[in-house]
Amino acid sequence: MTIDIITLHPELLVGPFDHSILKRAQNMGLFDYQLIQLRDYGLGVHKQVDDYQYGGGSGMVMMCEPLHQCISDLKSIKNYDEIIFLTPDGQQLTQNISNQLSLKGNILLVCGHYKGIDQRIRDLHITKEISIGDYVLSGGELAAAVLVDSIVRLIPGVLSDETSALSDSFQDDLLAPPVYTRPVDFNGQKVPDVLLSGHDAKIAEWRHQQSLERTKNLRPDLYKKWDKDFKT
Ligand code: 6GU
Repeated sequence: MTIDIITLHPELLVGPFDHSILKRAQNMGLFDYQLIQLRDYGLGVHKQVDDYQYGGGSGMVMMCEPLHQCISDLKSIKNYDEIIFLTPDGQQLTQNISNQLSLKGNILLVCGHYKGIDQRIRDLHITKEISIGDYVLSGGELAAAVLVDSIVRLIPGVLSDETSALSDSFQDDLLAPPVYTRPVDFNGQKVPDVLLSGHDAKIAEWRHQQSLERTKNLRPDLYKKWDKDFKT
């Protein structure tokens, strides 16, 4: 899978992409990315990319021409399955969206700044608009990093133990159960006996019950949904 990202601040994305699982996915040849500096498509000697909004109001708007030229150049080289604009007024990101996007071949992300991008670019090029939550970030870059991380770890083969992505919180609309490692006794706090029992079925049942308890207490909204959709 490839993910290309149009941004005015590529430096914000280099760090997250060159470590940990994202780095591993690249080394394994399962993921590749490209950062495209929108400023290179700016207008005039000042490489202008934004302007005042029609109708008045504070904040600049990212102009049509640089974005259109940039996206068109990229489209002429590659077919994109999705062109996603990161924006606080987009559809809120869920595990389900990440699961679906992890099956795509090529994705293009557009990071906005200022008051956003000219609506005509959204109408012309954008196939999906995603927000990562109900709060405002200074730009789409950090949201793009979150989105890419959530997608790439799901690409088959990226995680060493493929089942571990399947047991993540949210993968079945429940929070993950608590986990323990050595020592068995930490200053009097003990690992639950069942985890030391070697009884796989009992352990699975305990984990499921813990997931239910945690979800019920911490995320009643998710629990209600689970109760309705999956009750077993
Ligand atoms: Cl995708 N962009 C910005 N600027 N702010 C956000 C966001 C995205 N998602 C939540 N807040």
